Amino acid sequence: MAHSVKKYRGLMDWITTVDHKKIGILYFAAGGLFFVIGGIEALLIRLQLMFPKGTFDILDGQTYNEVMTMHGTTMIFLAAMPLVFGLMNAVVPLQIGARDVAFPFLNSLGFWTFFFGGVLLNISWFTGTVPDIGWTAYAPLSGQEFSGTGSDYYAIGLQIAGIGTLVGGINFLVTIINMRAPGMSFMRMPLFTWTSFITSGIILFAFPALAVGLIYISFDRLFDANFFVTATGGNAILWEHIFWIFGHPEVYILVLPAFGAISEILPTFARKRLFGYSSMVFATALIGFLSFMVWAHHMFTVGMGDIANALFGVATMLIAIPTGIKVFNWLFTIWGGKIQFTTAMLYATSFIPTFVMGGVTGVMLAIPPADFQFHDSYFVVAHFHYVIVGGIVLSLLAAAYYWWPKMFGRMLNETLGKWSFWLFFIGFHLTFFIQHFLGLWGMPRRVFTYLPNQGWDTANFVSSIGAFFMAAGVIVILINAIISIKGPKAPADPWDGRTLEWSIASPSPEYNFKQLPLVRGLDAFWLEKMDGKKEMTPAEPLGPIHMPSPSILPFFMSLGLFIAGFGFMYRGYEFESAFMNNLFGYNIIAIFGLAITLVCMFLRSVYDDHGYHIEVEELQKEG
Ligand code: HEM
Ligand SMILES: [Cu+2]
Repeated sequence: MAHSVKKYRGLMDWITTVDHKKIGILYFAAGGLFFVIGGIEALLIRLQLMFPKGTFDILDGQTYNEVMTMHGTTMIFLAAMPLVFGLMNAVVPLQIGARDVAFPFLNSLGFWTFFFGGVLLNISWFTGTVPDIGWTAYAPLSGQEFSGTGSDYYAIGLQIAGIGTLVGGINFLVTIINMRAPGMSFMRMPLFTWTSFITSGIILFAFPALAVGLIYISFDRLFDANFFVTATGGNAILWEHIFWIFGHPEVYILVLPAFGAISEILPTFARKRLFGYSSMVFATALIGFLSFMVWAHHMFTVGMGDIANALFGVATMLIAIPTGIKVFNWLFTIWGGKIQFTTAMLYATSFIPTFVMGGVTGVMLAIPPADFQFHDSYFVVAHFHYVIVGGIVLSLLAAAYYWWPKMFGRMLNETLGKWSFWLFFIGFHLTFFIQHFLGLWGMPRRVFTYLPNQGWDTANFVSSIGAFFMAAGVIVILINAIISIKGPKAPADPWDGRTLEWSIASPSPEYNFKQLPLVRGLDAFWLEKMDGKKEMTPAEPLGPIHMPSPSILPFFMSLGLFIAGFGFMYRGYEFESAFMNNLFGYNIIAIFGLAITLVCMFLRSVYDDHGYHIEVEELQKEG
């Protein structure tokens, strides 16, 4: 029965891994890198807007449009999303008592397509044709008539990265449905797993819309189609509908796992179980459903008419109800608790008021006549940074400090942690609170400069100072992560946690659970501990464990798409050399790339891969 498998080391191990824990770390590393890139772009924006026109102009209009577009696109698609997926990979299989995800190969493919899509998008900085159309890529601006190859980098880069998200979502849906340990019924699953489940469901319905929309843009640009070209019967507003049918659920794809992390951290450090578990689960499902009902609140000013505006306005306000249920349940969870303010708990508790501030301005924006004033002003920029940075990023940082010991087997430094928190938190409110007023005072978004003495000078200066505080906070986080490599080793259960991931070693062994655990209720590990046990009761005898084998194919499949994407976007480009014109003009590069991908898919389908077994003797040797 024993099948031996080639064990890779070093870089090859990371390139071929299908282990969800390692893929989680890869997502953290790549998402972290893109967060830093998006952060540098944000600092450039704030430096440019720190002083009015003529004082300290570092970016011209074109470059500003590029930096602003790449900031928004990178932060949403290449930073926030992968960080969320990193957490889901690191935590969900452990929380449900599984040895692996349902589709390890697909999981690896999900990472590499995201990564190569992100690299392709950012290569545009070196080829000098950077997307400059805003992260929303509205037509006809994103069409051939008004923008250059940068828009192809946007459309094709996100298309490839989007494949990663879609297969990742499918993988987690099936994992959570099929891989739960004995006794882990749905209503015994931890909230982080529930929110990851709903998020994966939203991905299944939202990302195909984006994929179709991006195909339309690419066809309009590369094959002279007319989907969004009004002059020839297309419809530019159609893109806005398609983009936001994806775009609004997208923000819930990001925030729901963040909510889930908060629902794990608060009970642990308040030493009280989560208040209102069932209502939390139903609120999550309701938010998931409603998130598809509100997209046109981004389009109140395009002229849809009062009835449509009113309907979308009311639907948007409805989301405040299940979100409110969550907020009160979090407050009742910590109410009367024995609170331990670790760094994770500081970030988690600061999330609640900050996110509520973002939510409240969201309800203001949902009123169509009021939005006619707010639309495309800095009030909107402030609102979505309060929900995205104040909501998602603060929770992701809380989650990183909470699950870091389990992921890396090392403890982060709490003093540095608390420094990072105060610098980031104060910086955040300094940057974005004042922007609400800039918007009310009439400052539009997406302007690269402004004239002096319009009442915006001091506010912009303060906002930029805030951004540097945030940067300092991020630098302290990075230092903390680096020094933790040699930091104190982490015990299995550093926080006296409640869920299954704390019942196994830190970092968890390749096979996660030597014997699958028997789950007897919600907060499965806490229940065992309350019975005086140190470990989970096993649900099966010790036996050989089957593991999937590593593979290089996902890496090459994604590399093939990267090459093909590059080939397609330059097919109409006028190069100086005839050789280059032939190479790209006859789609040779594009076909070469697709051939690599197709050959890998063929190999994957014909090569019979049985994986391998870890034998009982080996497990017993580990003690
Ligand atoms: C970390 C500190 C950050 C700062 C200082 C910052 C600053 C800004 C500013 C000033 C703008 C407005 C640019 C304009 O309208 O001209 C902007 C736009 C934007 N930001 Fe951020 N941001 C930060 C983090 C983030 C994060 C974490 C995300 C998402 C995960 C994000 C997503 C966006 C998006 C989507 C836009 C709209 C871009 C567009 O108009 O096309 N930002 N940011
Ligand atoms: Cu929305």
